[in-house]
Amino acid sequence: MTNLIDLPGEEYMLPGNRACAGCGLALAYRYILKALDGRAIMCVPASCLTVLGGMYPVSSVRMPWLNVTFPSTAATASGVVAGLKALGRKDVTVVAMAGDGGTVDIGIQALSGAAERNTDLLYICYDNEAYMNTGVQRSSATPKGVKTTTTPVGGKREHKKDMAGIMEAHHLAYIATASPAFPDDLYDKVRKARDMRGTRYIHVYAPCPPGWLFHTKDTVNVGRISVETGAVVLYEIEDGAFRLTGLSKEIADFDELKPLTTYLECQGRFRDLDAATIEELETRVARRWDRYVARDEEADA
Ligand SMILES: Cc1ncc(C[n+]2csc(CCOP(=O)(O)OP(=O)(O)O)c2C)c(N)n1
Ligand code: SF4
Ligand SMILES: [Mg+2]
Repeated sequence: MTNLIDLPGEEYMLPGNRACAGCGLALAYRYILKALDGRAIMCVPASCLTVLGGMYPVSSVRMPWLNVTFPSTAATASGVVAGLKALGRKDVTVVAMAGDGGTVDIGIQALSGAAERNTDLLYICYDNEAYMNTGVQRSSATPKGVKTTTTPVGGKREHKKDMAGIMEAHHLAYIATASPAFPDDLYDKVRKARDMRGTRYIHVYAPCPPGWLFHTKDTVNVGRISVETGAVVLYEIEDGAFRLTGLSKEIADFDELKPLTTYLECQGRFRDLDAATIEELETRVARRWDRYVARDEEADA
């Protein structure tokens, strides 16, 4: 695994951008761009990432960048792939990057189509678990029980959609989950995906202080606790072979998960959960963890 001090010093995110203080997406994006060596074309729909990028004629990112319509991210990226192929260019990675709303809800059909055709692109979903840019509306990636502006009473009623699992059903060459709280793990995964061909998918969990209701200084801490408690599990699936990575692998081999309540209590968005919902979430996380550990052990055997 790449050591943090060995990450490239080159910066593609310039000082000063429009993301909130403590933005998990901004942290993740900095490492993603380092892993791409700046040699990529970004296709980005409306989201906090658009805001972070800035408004023409100024930009806070040194990258070729297309702002695209919401449902078309993977379709537009597919067009860029075809254009580069026609030009004989093989030295640039085409990256489609969108939020959870732009991926799990609105962009899923174009993404599924590109994945079925195995189009040569890297799709990164950064998941802050709601439509944050427009004021914290629930998406199908918002966990059950979370209070948002569209689920103000009793929280969201439905469970979170498993987007990485849906992508696994497309039998891609590479699928991974990651968190900006673990930059080395994130960097290595983007690097690996960059060097593979066909459709690659990375799901990055991006803590969001104003949407999740925690202090701006706690972004990395919240990301870390999410993995320590199993709310987020770090893994990769390479040509169908599943393995846990980073802290998730360490916990599986040598430790055990911390209580999920540690995670639920460090953010205001879960504050009104009732006992039954907490128990339901705990059971769900524990069962999922057991399934992942069993898959990891199978791969080790
Ligand atoms: C067709 C269309 N519908 C709605 C909007 C308004 N809009 C802009 S950003 C956004 C939220 C996107 O949510 P997500 O993809 O999760 O990204 P985040 O804002 O959380 O970074 C919405 C609804 C839009 N720009 N275009
Ligand atoms: S609302 Fe959340 S995701 Fe959007 S810029 Fe602010 S911290 Fe980042
Ligand atoms: Mg979002």
